[in-house]
Amino acid sequence: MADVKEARVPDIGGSAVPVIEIMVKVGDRVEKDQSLVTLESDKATMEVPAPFAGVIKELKVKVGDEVDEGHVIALVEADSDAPAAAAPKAEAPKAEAAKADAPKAAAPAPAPAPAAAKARSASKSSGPVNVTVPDIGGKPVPIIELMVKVGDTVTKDQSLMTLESDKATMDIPAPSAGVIKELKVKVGDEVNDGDLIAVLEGEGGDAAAEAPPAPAAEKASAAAPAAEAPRSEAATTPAADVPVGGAPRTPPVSFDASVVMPGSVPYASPTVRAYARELGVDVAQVKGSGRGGRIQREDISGYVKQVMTAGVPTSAGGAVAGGSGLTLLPWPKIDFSKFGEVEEKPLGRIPKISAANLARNWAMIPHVTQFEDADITELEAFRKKLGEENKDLKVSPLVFQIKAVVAALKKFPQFNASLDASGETLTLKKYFNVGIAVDTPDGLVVPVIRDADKKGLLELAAELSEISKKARDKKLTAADMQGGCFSISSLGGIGGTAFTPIVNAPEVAILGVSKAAMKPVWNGKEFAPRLILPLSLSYDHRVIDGALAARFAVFLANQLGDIRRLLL
Ligand code: CAO
Repeated sequence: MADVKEARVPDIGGSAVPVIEIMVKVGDRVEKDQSLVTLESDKATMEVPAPFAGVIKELKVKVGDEVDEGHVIALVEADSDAPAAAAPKAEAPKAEAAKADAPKAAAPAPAPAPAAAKARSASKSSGPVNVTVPDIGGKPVPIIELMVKVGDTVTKDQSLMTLESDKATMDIPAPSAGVIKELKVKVGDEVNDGDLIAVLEGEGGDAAAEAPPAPAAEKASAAAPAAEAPRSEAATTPAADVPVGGAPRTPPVSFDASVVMPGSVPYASPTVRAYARELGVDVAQVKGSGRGGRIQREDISGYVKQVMTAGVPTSAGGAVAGGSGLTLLPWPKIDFSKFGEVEEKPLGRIPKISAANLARNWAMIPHVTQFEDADITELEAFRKKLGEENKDLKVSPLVFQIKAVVAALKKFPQFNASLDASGETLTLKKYFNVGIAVDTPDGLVVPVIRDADKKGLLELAAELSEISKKARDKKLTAADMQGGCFSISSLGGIGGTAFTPIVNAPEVAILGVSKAAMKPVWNGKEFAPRLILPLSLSYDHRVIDGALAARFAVFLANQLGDIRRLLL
C-alpha cells in the first residue's frame, strides 16, 4: 500500500534560509534523491533531495519561504518499497557527523572555536601555506572556475576557486593573505576532501588584520548582530595547512560553503555568480541592490536586460545595440486577454538561461550560415551494419558527424577557437571537445563530449547515449557542459531540410544537421537514388571568412561521403 510521508529539510547548519526555487509540482513523480527545492543562503545554494521515490501529493512551501531543519517541504505518496524514514537519508550521516562537532547554538553560525584560533595564529606566520579542500562530504566534485592565477596577490578569505556538485556551489577562500605560488588544479579537475589545490606565499605579519571583513569564525562565535548573521554563516576561518574552514564543521545539505567577499571583489553568492557566468556577465560591472550592496539574481537579469535594450557595453567590450545611435524599441506590452482566453506560464530555469545566452549570441555575433549536402548512402549502410553487430548500443548518425567534425577542426584550426572579450585575440585550442545540443522536457542543454579525437565510434556511441540520458534525467553537472570547442545541433531525428543554428559563444561555429532523405543525384550518366544529409554550418564572421567556411563544409561532406576518410 502506498503511504503518504513527509519530505523534510535536513540539517542545514542551524539558521533559516529562503527557498529560491521549487523544482516539482503536485502530481509529479519523483525518484529518490531527485531535487525537490533549492535553498540559498548568502554563502551557498543547496538542493533538497527526495528521501524516497513517490508522487508529490502536496507542497508545503513556496518560493520565498524561510525554512530550517525539519521543516516539511512536501507530502509524498511513497512507493510501497520506500524506506520508512522521511529524512533525506543520503545526507543524514554528514548531518550527524557535523552535529557532534558544531553544536547548533542560537547564533546562526556555529563556528568551531579551535578553527578560529588556529586561523589567527597561522595568519601571523609567513612562508608557504598549503590550501586544501575542506570537508565536502567525501565525494569528488569538479572545479568550475578559477578566480586567481599564479602571481596574484590575494587577501585573506578572497575566493580562489569555485567547486560545484549537482546539488551545490561552493567557493574556496584563501586561508591567509599572500601571493599565489602554485595552482595545483585546473577547471574541470575533480577534487575531494583534503586535496592540495594551491600554495600561497604568506605575506607575514598580521595578515588577519588586513582582511577586510572580520574573520567569519570570530564573528560567529560572538553574538553577531542580526544584520551580519548571513555573512558569518560561513563559519570558517581557514588555517594554514589545515583544510580550509577546518574540518569537521557544519555542512549544509550537500557541502558547506565558505565565502567572504573582501574589498573590491563583488559581493554575490556562488549561485548568483554562477548565473552571471552562464550569461557572460562580469559581476564587477553589476550594481548590487541587496543588503550591503550584495548582488542579487535580479540585478544580473536587470543588467542583461539593460545591455540588450540600451546598448550598454558588456563584459565582452562591445555595445549590443544603439552603437549607431539607434535605440531599440521597448518590448511590446499587450493585454492579450482583450483578444481571447490566455494563460500565463513563467519560463523555467533552463529556458531562461538559454534565452539570455541565445539573445546575446545572436546580437553580438555576426552570423552567416553555409549550407552543404553530404551523400551518406554508404555511411548509412555501414552504420546499420555496425548497429546490428552491436545491438546493445545505439549507433546514432551523430557519432559519425562527431568524427567528421573532429577531422575538420584538425584541418581548419580557425574553427577550434575563441575570440577574447576585446575581440582582438583568438585562442586556438589543441583539444577537441564537441558539444551536443540535447532537447529535454525542461529545455535545451549542451553537454560536451571531451577529447572526441581520442575516442572510437563505439565509445562515442556509448557516451552519446549516456549524456543524452543524463540530460533528460536532469543529472548533468555544470562541468558536463563546459569546455566545448564546437557544437552540433541535430534535428535529423525530427525533420526539416535546413536551419540556421546560433553559435554557442565563445565557440565560433556550430553544425546544424537536418533529416537525411533519398534524392535523385546525377552521376554523369543518370540520376541515381542517394541518401542526402543536409548540413547547416553557422559561423562567427569576425573569425571565419566565407571561403574558409565553404571549405570546412565541403570537407565535412567529403568525410561523411567516404567513410574510409573517417578512419584516417
Ligand atoms: N537523418 C535521418 N535520420 C536521423 C538523423 C538524420 N540526420 N539523425 C538521427 N536520425 C534518426 C536516428 O537514427 C533515429 O532513428 P532510429 O529510431 O531508427 O534509430 C531517429 O532519427 C531518432 O534519433 P534521435 O534524435 O533520438 O537520436 P540521435 O542520436 O540522432 O540524437 C540527440 C540524439 C540527443 C541529439 C537528439 O535526441 C536531440 O535531442 N536532438 C535535438 C537537438 C536540438 O534540439 N537542437 C536544436 C538546438 S537549437 O534550438
